[in-house]
Amino acid sequence: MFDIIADRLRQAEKIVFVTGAGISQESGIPTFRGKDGLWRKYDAMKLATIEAFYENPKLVWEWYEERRNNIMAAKPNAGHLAISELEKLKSVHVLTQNIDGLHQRAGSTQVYELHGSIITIKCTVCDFKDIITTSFSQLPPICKCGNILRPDVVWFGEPLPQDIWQDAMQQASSCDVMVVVGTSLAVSPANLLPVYAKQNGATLVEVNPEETLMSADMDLSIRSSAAKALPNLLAVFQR
Ligand code: BJW
Ligand code: ZN
Repeated sequence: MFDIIADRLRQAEKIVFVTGAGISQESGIPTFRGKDGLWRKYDAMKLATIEAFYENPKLVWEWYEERRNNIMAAKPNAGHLAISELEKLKSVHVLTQNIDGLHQRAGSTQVYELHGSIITIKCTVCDFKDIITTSFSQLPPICKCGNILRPDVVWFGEPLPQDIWQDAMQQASSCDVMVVVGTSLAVSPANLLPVYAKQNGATLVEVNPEETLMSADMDLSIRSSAAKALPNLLAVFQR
């Protein structure tokens, strides 16, 4: 299996990775829907919508502060690092649903953050936006304009950042191989990216210990964790 995929990667002019929470699981960041997923403990609709935020901004911010602290202390794992190593050898773009910034910290330079970033905050009213890596002394944090600040992430019912989404669709539609890592593909529109790749004739590869909603559409699957599978794949690719 690794040999066949490595061959496809060698032949590819353009490789796209689509990543989700599973790739950061081995960095100690919980997934959403999997075993020990965040939403087994919390009600997503109470936390990941603008309505929930306005109803109880302190509660939602407390959840994000806990996650921000965990993410800030986390390190990229062997899966993130293998992708950034491959970028030194091939054209590699990363379309990620993750908000943790671990691909960039691993050294990937072509990263498209479809669902925003947890270290960026923005005002709910004015144009203020900033990168904040420290803790907030007061929750919810307040903008200079007097209104509440929020994490710069995409909640349910909100559109993805349009420029990033346009670029992501373009990358997906023009790649030769798409490697889908650690995502349940349960959330739209990100789960359309493999569809666009397939329409262009790309080889679809899935790296996930579990089957997903689109496993049947994949050309090749590695049923293993990202931090195990991706360095192995890189090693076979480099042989
Ligand atoms: C491993 C592993 C290891 C484990 N190695 N693998 C009905 C009502 C309301 C809305 C909708 C509806 N039907 C459809 C919608 C649209 C909605 C949607 O898709 N909902 C579905 C849940 C049904 N989508 C939206 O609302 C999106 N916006 C939109 O559609 O806008 C339209 C619009 C247009 C114009 C104007 C206005 C609107 C926005 C979606 C935003 C998603 N946001 C979140 C939260 C981000 C912030 C935060 O983190 O707090 O993004 S939700 C959450 O899910 C997060 C993730 O990025 C996203 C995807 O999850 P992911 O990454 O796939 O994680 P999991 O946990 O699901 O899967 C992990 C996988 O890893 C598993 O398969 C494991 O097996 C695997 N794994 N360990 C490798 N070591
Ligand atoms: Zn403001």
